[in-house]
Amino acid sequence: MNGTFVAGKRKALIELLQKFAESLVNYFPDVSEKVSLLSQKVSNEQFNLVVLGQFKRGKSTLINALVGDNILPTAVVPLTSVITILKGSSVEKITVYFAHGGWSEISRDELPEFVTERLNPNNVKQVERVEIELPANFLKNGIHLIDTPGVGSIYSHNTDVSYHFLPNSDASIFLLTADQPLSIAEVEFLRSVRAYVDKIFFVLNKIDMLSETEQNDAVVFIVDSLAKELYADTALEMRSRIRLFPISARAGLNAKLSRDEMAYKRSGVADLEIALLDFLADEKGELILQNASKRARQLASELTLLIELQRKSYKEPLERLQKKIEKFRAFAKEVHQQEEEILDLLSAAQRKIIKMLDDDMSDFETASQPKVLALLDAVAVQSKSFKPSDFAAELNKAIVDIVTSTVEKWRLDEETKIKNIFNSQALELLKRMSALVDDIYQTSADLFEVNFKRMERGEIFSDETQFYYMILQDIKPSLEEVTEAIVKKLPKRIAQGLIYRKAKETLTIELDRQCGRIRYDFVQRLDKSVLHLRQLLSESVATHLAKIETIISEALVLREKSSAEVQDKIKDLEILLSTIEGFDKRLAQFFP
Ligand SMILES: Nc1nc2c(ncn2[C@@H]2O[C@H](COP(=O)(O)OP(=O)(O)OP(=O)(O)O)[C@@H](O)[C@H]2O)c(=O)[nH]1
Ligand SMILES: [Mg+2]
Repeated sequence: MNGTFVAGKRKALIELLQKFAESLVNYFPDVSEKVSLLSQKVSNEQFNLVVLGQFKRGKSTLINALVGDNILPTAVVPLTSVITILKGSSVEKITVYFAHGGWSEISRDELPEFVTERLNPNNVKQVERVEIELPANFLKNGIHLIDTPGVGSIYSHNTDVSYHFLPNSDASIFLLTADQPLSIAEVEFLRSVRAYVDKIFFVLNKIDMLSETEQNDAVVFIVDSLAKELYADTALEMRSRIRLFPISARAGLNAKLSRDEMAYKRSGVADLEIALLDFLADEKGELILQNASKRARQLASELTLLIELQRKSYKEPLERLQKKIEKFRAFAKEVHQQEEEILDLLSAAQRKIIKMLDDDMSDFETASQPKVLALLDAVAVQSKSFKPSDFAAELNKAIVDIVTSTVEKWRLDEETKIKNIFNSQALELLKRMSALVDDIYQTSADLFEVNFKRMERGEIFSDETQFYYMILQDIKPSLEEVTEAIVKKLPKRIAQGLIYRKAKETLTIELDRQCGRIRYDFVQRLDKSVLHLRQLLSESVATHLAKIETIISEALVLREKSSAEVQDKIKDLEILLSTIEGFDKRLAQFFP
């Protein structure tokens, strides 16, 4: 499938949906609003394309090249320190979101003050993320291009931020550079990336630093190593399947800025850009359009039923109509009961996930105890010759490292587990609730003896079932208060013994504390996700039942008032019915 074709289709669908919404606005403002949201959804649907790699591989430069704008700060020292999300829009706007929940709009010149290690060291400004809205071609069609801090530098908090963001990636660009062969740290990071992201575009940057032969050697070496390291079992087969894009991001950026198309091609960034756009068009484009048109057709069929119901309510002998309404109300009660059952299932799922988390966490803590103590012991042995204050500092540092690395891997795994369970449960419940809504329409159609065209529902949009994302704060253990007192009064060996014992204690406490934090974080996110889903679930049934009630009682009121108006109304409804039918036919042409 090619990108331009999908883009054209997308534009046509957006327009059609907007017209459909306009035609309904006077009679059914709520449905009109839904159709209009659908059209917005198609134009906004996001796809997170995350740019990853070790520090200084040229991530920010590549993003600048793709959007053709030197907007992100780049430097020769480790720089990017917060997640920066670039989105398409017609006007430029930059917003900083803080960890405590506030936000503020800033200008382009102020950007470095928030996103760089130099001006915002250790993220003292507590920035959660920065969002840049930019009128750039590459960002059209809902692509979010995301810059991440480089991993593996001495600023370990930067590494954490990038690791934490992995679960939000739909696809990623992974940067390696020609001047440095694949490192162990890179392979390790890639393994984590692969656990989250199905599609990785491998890029070899800075090829301008090598001769052509050197470039070729580098490509062969890296593809070979990637195949071996990442796909041990199928390395041979993978070697021919891995595509590595050799580029010069810097040359690409310069070419884009000076609108030199040939130079842009030569930089290799053009080929990468085409591959990215094709992939995005294939993966997401069609599916989004298909879902939106299915949903719009479903709204059309629900609306048609409502109109038919109203028409019937104008014409049906009153006594028969009253009987039908009574039956409908009895049915509505049953529906509410079924709705309650579905909501109970949600609470049960929530309890089950928390129980699983607690069990997993306690298993993890028990299993890690001896391992972390052994690691600390090794550091203590190595640092035996240090004077007590250095010995304490060394152990202190080791505690942070040990706890962070031990906990982080487990946290990522557990997060995937929880996310998968939550998302699949959410999907299941949403499907059941949709089926219940379909039942409401079908049963009403049967009761009142009107036609109803039951439509296939579109897939549920991913953001309806998303497990929430939040940033976890760093850990800061401390041995310091004890050391001061001990160091001053005791001989070295005894002091070291005491420090070591205290360190073991601190290590256990920190492990437990960090687990507690993670539990708190997971539980909070789960609560938020459940709350959101509960709202989504309970809204649907109630609103649909209410709509049917309203439409019938409106007709009844008018019947008592004036028969001339009833005749006019029936004519209006018939016109509206044919309008809706017309839109439905055009929507059907999108995905016959
Ligand atoms: N020679 C050469 N240098 C490049 C190229 N791309 C980027 N650089 C330079 O590499 C350095 C790092 O680039 P950045 O874009 O800041 O790298 P980064 O990966 O975003 O770095 P962090 O944010 O610290 O992770 C800068 O000095 C860039 O000018 C390239 O294609 N060729
Ligand atoms: Mg950067």
